[in-house]
Formats: sequence, C-alpha cells, structure tokens
Amino acid sequence: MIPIHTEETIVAICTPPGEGGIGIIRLSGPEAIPIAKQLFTSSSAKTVQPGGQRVYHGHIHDRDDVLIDEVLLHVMPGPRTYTREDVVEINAHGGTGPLNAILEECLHHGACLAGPGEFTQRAFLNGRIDLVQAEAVIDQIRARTRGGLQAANAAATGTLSKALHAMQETLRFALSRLEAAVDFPEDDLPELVDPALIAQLEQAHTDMLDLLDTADAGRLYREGAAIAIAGRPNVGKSSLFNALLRDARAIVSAHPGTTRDRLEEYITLSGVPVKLIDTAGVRHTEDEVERIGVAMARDTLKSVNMALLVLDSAEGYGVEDEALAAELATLDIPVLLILNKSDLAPAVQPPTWAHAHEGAYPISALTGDGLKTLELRLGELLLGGANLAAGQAMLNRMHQKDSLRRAADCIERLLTQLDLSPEFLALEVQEALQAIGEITGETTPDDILATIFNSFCIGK
Ligand SMILES: Nc1nc2c(ncn2[C@@H]2O[C@H](COP(=O)(O)OP(=O)(O)OP(=O)(O)O)[C@@H](O)[C@H]2O)c(=O)[nH]1
Ligand SMILES: [Mg+2]
Repeated sequence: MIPIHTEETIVAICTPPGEGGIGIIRLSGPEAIPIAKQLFTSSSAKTVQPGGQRVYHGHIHDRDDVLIDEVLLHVMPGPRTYTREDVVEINAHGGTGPLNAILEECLHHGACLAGPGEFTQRAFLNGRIDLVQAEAVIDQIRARTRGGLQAANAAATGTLSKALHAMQETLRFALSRLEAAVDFPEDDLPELVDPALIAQLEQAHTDMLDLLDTADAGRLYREGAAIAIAGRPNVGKSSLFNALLRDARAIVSAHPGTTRDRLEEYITLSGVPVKLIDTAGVRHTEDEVERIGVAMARDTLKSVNMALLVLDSAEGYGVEDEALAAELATLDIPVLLILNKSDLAPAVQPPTWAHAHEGAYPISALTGDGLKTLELRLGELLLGGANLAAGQAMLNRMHQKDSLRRAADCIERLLTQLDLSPEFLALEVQEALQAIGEITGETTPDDILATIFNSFCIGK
C-alpha cells in the first residue's frame, strides 16, 4: 500500500480558484471536528455536538479572534462519510481571501495540506470504494457529455466492480478446487474440473470478452474522438462544419480556397464528445498561404479517428476527388463520402469508386437535408456498433482493458488445456485473479496507484 498517514488530518480548498458564490474547505481525519471547533463560533447558542451529521451557521475567527467569514459548517462524523473518517466542510464565501485565510487557520491548528486526490485515496484505502470507483470519480468531474457522465456513473456506483467481483468469485472457487487437487496422488485424482465448474469458467470467460468489447466505447466517452472534414475547394466543407455545429463558425463563400486555416470545435454525437475539424480544400496552388493550409489539412488527416470526404454532387465528381479518396483510403480510418448540395442535384448518385468507403451520404449543408441520418451514422460508427445500455458495466480505461485481456487469455489457455496438471491450471487462475485485482485495486502496484491519484485535482 502507498504510504499515507491516516492519523493526520488533511485539509484543502475543494472549489476551483477564483470568485464564486460559495467556496468549500474540507477537513478529513481524527482532528477534523476538534480543529473546526476551535475556529468556529455558532450564531445560536448551539455548540458542535459529537455524533450525527449536522449543519451549523456561524463565523470563523482567526487565532487573534479577528473575524474571517460567515460560514455554514457541515459536520460529518465517520464512518459514513466520503473518506470514512470524520469530515468537516466549511462553506464560506467563494473568494481567494476568505478561503486562504480559513485554510491557513486549519493548518495553524494542526491540519496538513491534502495532496491531489488524497480524500478519494483515503476512501479507497479505508475500503469504502475500490479502484474502479475511485477512478470513476475523476471521470465524473471531467465528463463532457451525458454519455460520458453515464459511463462514469456506472463505474462510480459499482456496476463495473460488481461484474468484476462475480468473475473473481468464480475464479477463486476454481482455484480452491485446483489447489485441493494438487495434494492428491496422480492415480487417485478426483474429478477436479467437473462439467459444472468448466461451464462456470466458460461463462466467466464470455463475460470477460463481453466486457472487453465495451472498452473502446468506454474510452471514447471519456477521451472523445476527432473527425476531419476534407475535400477539394468549394464543395461545402465549411458549410457542413457549420451545419454540424449549428453555428456560423467558419467563413463560407463561393470563392474556392476560402478556408486556409484549421478550425476546431466540439460537438456531441451519440453521447461521444467529438472534435470536429474543418480543413482547407486540397488542390495544387501557387498561393503560399493556401499551400500551408493544404499541407496542414493533410497533416490533420493523419491524426483523426474518422474523415468526411465532401463531394459536390451537383457539379459531379472529378479526378481530384478520386485522388483524394485514394489518399484517404491509405490512412486506415473510416472515411464517409458526403454527397453535398443535394438541393441542386435532383437525383444524387454516388461516384463509381464509392464502394471502398463507409458509405455515401447525400446531404445539403444549405438546407440541412440528410444531416440527421449522417449524424446518427457517425455516432454508430464511433461506438463501433456497440449497443450500450445506459448504466451498463463498461471498461473506461486502457489499463483496465490490458488487465482484463490478460485475465481472459489465462482462462482461455486453461479451458483449452484441461488435461494438464492441476498445478499448471492453478497458475493460470492465479494469474487471472492477479490481473483482475489490478483493476479493482487489490493487487495494483503502489507506483501505479500513486500515478492514478496524482492525476486528481487537489481537494477531491
Ligand atoms: N446550394 C448549395 N450550396 C452550398 C451547399 N453547401 C455549400 N454551398 C455553397 O458552396 C460554396 C462553398 O461553400 P464552402 O462551405 O465555403 O465550401 P468549402 O468546401 O469550405 O470551400 P473552401 O474553404 O474554399 O475549400 C458557398 O457558396 C456555399 O454557400 C449546399 O448544400 N447547397
Ligand atoms: Mg471552407
């Protein structure tokens, strides 16, 4: 376990710096309530009582009895608190002056400054939450979309932990059977892996694979994706960019070569935060600025998750379009052909070379026709067709995926080599348990735990 001195009382300003209606200072640890008592004077005759959660109104004074601020004091005796320790939250006025002054007084009375994520770390070390739930706390804070928040909430409320615990239980039972079998002489071996146990292991293996299937979607909800809009000049890239944003963000004009810079804005598609990028129209040009824009467009395409190749369906498709399509095809990302200006072309036909792409979509960036269908398709493609129910267990992080993949590989090896010695099979189960424990935090190395909590903000 990481060295952490839970006998110390920690304190931090929990609200972001700057002005706010209120600002909160949190204390946690054995001295939280005594320290608060020394600073606080109740506005009624009530004194801070032990036991039970209560909110008191009053004032904080410094050590020289000079008034600092009017506050609400929220006293929460452990263990039914965020950290399982005694916790006090001081709701003061949200400005640097009062908050820093109160923080200083807490330090003066013996509290220590909390490190990043130290409150959550204590909740983890005191067994209130596991590592999956601890990591989900930061995802809740940082969620940029409802989809992201739902994924974080599913992990924070224990849905993912429950799924992992069920696997651990099956594996522990299998391990106990295998270890018992190790002590039997070779010729007197009982039916150590009976059909019921094999069926359970197979089920656990299937559950692992199902959970692994959610990893890419889970990561997308958290980290988001980038989609670039590409095409030759004047086909309506910036018009599509604006239409998807529902905002006249980019300059649109009938003059080819209007966009020279790279423009970025965020949208939400099927709950996924998406960075949408408008690029300069790709063509040979003598204009130096435009040439830089074209090079930038090509560069952008190398770092996105998906590309929309916009074509002008009214004007028809030329060799430049086909060449650009061929260029995009080498990038190993999904490319959708956007047959724009459908309002000008009564019967929009895809180009003959369209088959190599993720479909062709007739739209009008001008009238909005076909936009909804395109947005739904983009969402589907991003989530890889994963049909995720709100609140379902989902892997949110790369390290969780890596660990579960290792566990699944162990069980797969075990299931295909059941005739091997029980010692060997037991090793596979042990390794699978070790890998799952790294996700829940039971067997996570200290340096990794430290890195995880260090990525938190101060005060959480
Ligand atoms: N009728 C019609 N006109 C459109 C549509 N989309 C764009 N246009 C027009 O096409 C012209 C070019 O549009 P832009 O969005 O600037 O095209 P672009 O691809 O960004 O052009 P560059 O930035 O020069 O590469 C403008 O006059 C738009 O009004 C559409 O769906 N229908
Ligand atoms: Mg443009």
